[in-house]
Amino acid sequence: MKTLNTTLAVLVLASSSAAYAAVDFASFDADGDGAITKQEAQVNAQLVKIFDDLDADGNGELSKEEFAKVQ
Ligand SMILES: [Ca+2]
Ligand SMILES: [Ca+2]
Repeated sequence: MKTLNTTLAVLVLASSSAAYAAVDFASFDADGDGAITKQEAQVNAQLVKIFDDLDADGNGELSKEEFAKVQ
């Protein structure tokens, strides 16, 4: 069920991309350090919702590889 919810959230995030300037890694990585922190994710409610599921290694940041799941 958790997986299904995550899948749906990812789909919503992907399909709602038109509502944002861009749903791509660089647009979320505000400081350009190559990782999206929870703080940087705050700009997108959907991303906040699925952040913990995307953070596969649980380090509190999304790497490019982890974020790629939403694209
Ligand atoms: Ca960053
Ligand atoms: Ca991570």
